[in-house]
Amino acid sequence: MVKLSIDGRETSASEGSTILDAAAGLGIKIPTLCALKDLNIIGSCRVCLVQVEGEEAPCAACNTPVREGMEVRTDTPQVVAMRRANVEALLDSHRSECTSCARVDTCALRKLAADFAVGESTCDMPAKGAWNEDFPLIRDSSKCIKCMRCVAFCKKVQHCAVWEPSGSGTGASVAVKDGLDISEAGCALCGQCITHCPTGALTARSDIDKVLDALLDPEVMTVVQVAPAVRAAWGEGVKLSREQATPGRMASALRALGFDRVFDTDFAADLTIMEEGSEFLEFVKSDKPRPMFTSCCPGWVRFAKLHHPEIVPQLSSAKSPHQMMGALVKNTLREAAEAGGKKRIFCVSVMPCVAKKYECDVPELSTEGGRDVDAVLTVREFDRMLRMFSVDCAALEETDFDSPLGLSTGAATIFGRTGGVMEAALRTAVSILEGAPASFEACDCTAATPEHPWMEKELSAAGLTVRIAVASGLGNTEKLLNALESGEVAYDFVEIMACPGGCVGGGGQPIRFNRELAKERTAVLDKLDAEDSLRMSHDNPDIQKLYKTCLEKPLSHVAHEWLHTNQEE
Ligand code: HC1
Ligand code: SF4
Repeated sequence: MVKLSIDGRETSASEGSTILDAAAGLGIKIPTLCALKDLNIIGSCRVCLVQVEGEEAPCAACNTPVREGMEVRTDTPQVVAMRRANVEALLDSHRSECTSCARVDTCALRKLAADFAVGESTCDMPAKGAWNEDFPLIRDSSKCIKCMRCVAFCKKVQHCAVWEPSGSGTGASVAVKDGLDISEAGCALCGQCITHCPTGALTARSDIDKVLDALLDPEVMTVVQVAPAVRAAWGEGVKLSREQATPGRMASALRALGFDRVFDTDFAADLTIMEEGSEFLEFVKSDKPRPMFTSCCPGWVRFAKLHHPEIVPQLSSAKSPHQMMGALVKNTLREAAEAGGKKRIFCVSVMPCVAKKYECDVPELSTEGGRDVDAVLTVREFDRMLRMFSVDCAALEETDFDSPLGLSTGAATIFGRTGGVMEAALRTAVSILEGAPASFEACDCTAATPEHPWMEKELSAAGLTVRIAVASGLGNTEKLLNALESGEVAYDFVEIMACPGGCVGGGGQPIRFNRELAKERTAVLDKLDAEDSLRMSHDNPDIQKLYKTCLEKPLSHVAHEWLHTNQEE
């Protein structure tokens, strides 16, 4: 351990740790902007300046290692004045259009400018750069403060390396690699660079206008569905506590926006288990190459298609739950819509995800004759609409989702966190194979350790042994794929989620700068699952009814037509 003093207080910190770490240990807050622990400690923003006794120039606390006997001051007027000058310089290089910026409430630069009482810039604002505005990921270079967080996160955590530093000195910036258009650059659309950007330089394309147009059109029946992980996070953007932000209040909030029908993607997650589980039981008896991969995460599917096309034939043919729900809505509600005088159905998905905006546009993922889903809103857009409509969320009574596409089980709820799809599939597969309810503990898939990039387990039922693995985050996924390719490991069924922690940590979730919320949100989903009276997808009575009245059985002809796709197209 290294002994040092900060602001006159003695402390000790581990060898190799930084002044920022040591100060945090004492509860001393130093402002930061570019620092991202273990990923981006380049000290470029100079907002965390501190003065070390005996040294002429101040240094960045985030990338200066502690030294024995060091005396550090974080609180002198000189230090604060230098930080303030640096915030001012950052603001000068930033196009401050706060009133129309999607990040107005969560911009870390705006907060620093307010804290340091930095007024409006007197410099000319940088001009907006050209961008492909149809792509779901939008970059506004004039708001980029060159912190390099996007470069680091995309490369080191998500293994996509879409961004690269460009230029030098005052012309330093960030650009899409090799001067490519973003649509050609291997971006999986996980949205993680958006949630780790301190300003509005990176955002998701807004589809609010499309949804408002549909809500205003008297000839349109508007249907909305909401993903499993949304219930764990939607309250964050409308200032509800975790206790207040219940699924029932969320259903009422969606009704308050004027949607004609409010359904739950969880219902379709139960349906996915029936379809994908049946596909897997056929797969294990076949001699097809191992493993079969889940296909419900579009960030992962896009990553596989762009970076590992050789494994695409091993993706499950099941569409993702929200696309399944869209197909059900479009195919089963037509008569009800016409009876109500509506000419069209417009299906909206509220998702914690940016890649879903791309997924719903892929023609081969839609049922013949039309789109399954017409628009995807991120949770941030959903919360924005609630504020736009002045919905007093805390005062809303709780209501149920509409029937019959609204009832779901705890197995569907945990789809929203890493390991949840696998766990839900195992609960049903083991129960069906053994003819008795599976043990929840035996199916638990949450045992990933920080030392191992993925979790694995072997499970036996009715004489069948299955080796499974679960990974989240595309860097971890890359490691797992490499181990599979080299023969170091072998599995039968693998769940992948593109975002660290799964959809709870999705790129479309509310942003709290420098706070990773995936764990907290996971606890919300696990609690909802534990408290649910139905915890296995095949026990969902409305799913059973759907098969009796409409789909016949899993993998039937009609199920194939509506709920499956050819991933290789
Ligand atoms: Fe997900 Fe899924 S769980 S992909 O993570 O399979 O986005 O929540 O909606 O479709 O159900 C996201 C979440 C979501 C789908 C489901
Ligand atoms: Fe990289 Fe994901 Fe951002 Fe695409 S969305 S640039 S893959 S971090």
